[in-house]
Amino acid sequence: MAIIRFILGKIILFFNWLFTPKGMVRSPEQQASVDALSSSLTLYHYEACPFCVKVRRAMKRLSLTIDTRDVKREPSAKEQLLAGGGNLKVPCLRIQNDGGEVEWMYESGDIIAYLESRFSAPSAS
Ligand SMILES: N[C@@H](CCC(=O)N[C@@H](CS)C(=O)NCC(=O)O)C(=O)O
Repeated sequence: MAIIRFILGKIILFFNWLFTPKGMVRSPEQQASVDALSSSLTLYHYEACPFCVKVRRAMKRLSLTIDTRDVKREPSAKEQLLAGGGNLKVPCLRIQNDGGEVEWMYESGDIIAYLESRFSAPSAS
């Protein structure tokens, strides 16, 4: 079973690489503002999880530079996810709001909808 998962993971990563989406283009000022806003986000993920690939592709399409933590490879990331989010499930987006409160968002569809609603316009807020 583990070997099948490993091979499927490699296939997913290969097709993801082959069909890498193009990132949206912003003016340097707009991109700097989006980079500043997205610095408060962290994606907890597995490299070859299809749901995580879907989220990373959305990040690429939206030209977002979001810090990522691989929960399989970094024991500290696994601890942070469990302590903060409460579930060992990926993808999970850690969102630090302006006031400093932290939200842990699970579900790839919800994460993509959140990123699109915040960043799909050229100048984000
Ligand atoms: N409906 C979820 C599915 C996420 C999911 O099933 N993730 C798997 C990895 S592909 C997971 O975290 N499983 C728990 C584990 O591996 O411990 C989504 O769309 O994000």
